[in-house]
Amino acid sequence: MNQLPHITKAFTFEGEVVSTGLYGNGHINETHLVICKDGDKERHYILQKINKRVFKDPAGLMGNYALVTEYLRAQILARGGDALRETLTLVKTVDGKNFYEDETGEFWRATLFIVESDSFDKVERPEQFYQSGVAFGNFQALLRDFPAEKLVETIVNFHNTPDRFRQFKEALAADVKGRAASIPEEIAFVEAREGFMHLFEDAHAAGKLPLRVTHNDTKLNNILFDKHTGKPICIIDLDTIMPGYAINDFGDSIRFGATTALEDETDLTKVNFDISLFELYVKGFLEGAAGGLTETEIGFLPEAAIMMTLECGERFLADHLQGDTYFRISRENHNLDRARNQFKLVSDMEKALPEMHKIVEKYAK
Ligand code: ADP
Ligand code: GN1
Ligand code: MG
Repeated sequence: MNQLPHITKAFTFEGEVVSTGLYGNGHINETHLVICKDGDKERHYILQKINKRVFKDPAGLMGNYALVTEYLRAQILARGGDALRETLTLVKTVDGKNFYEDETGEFWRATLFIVESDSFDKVERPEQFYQSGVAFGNFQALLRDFPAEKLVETIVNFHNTPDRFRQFKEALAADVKGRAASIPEEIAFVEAREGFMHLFEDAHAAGKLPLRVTHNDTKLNNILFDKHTGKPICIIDLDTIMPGYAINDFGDSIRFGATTALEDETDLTKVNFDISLFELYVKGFLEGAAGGLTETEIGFLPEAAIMMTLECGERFLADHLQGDTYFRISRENHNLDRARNQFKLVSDMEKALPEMHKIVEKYAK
């Protein structure tokens, strides 16, 4: 059944909409699968309501989205690829725009659904993680010459870890739900690492860490894999493409993928950093980036894994303190569970740091 007729009629979908339904496991946007019948052909689309609390400038965001997808399309075509599968394709509205603003002020966009594809919340085969490293490394390489000044910053200070700490302290001071008293250990865990959080900002200020055009949300379920070959086809979730540090794209993938459990597993005995997956991703990412990283960037890869995992855990914890207004939850204390899970990984990585450096050195040669 088409539960969103007032929205779907605004887009140039081909055929008649026969059903719409919620889709995927993203924490931010509201994602729907739209199925249309066009004669005997079935056409699938993704329709998303952009989360306005998270993205304050949806029109600016959609400007980025259109620029980046057009840029990627040209690059993919130039190398003889299939642009309809290897990047997202926006479906225009009936009045020729890239997004639709409904009568309540909500923003919607639609893209072609990439058929015969899967996304994963957990690594299913080690080879898959290696391939995702190649794909994200290559994605950065593809965007190396993209004119960064054309992009709006869709979330200001998105991976500015010291600023995330400041926001965490604000949430803690406000303690609007009265939850702080019950989580002293988690709060102490974050506070003990405040010094470390400055590492990249300091290196950048000293001219040692360049800003590049980065994806900024490189978790495994933001890649679509071909159902038949198992190979990555398309990088999705382009909402946070903006200037950032290349190493954070690496780190965020490790955070989500180089673990033995899902991001919200509550049994922490099952949550372990998997250094063999780390190694596979290092190999893939460096191959995909094809020599595009500086020595300093490569040297920071292990710290980036810790930084992104710590920052994400801290963001989950801040959201728990704030009353779960940012990340979508589906149970009580969901964000607290996610934070504990991330902190367990941080502890594991801190212990494994010398070994992680050795691995990076091996592949950097
Ligand atoms: P969020 O920002 O909420 O994470 P995403 O853009 O990542 O939203 O979409 C959520 C999920 O929907 C993805 O993990 C993926 O499984 C699926 N998805 C999104 N876009 C497409 C597409 N064009 N084709 C197929 N699946 C898609
Ligand atoms: C969010 O949008 P999604 O679900 O792919 C978040 C990321 C977090 C991630 C944690 C815009 O990603 O920063 O790392 O959840 N995206 C935004 O799973 O905040
Ligand atoms: Mg996503």
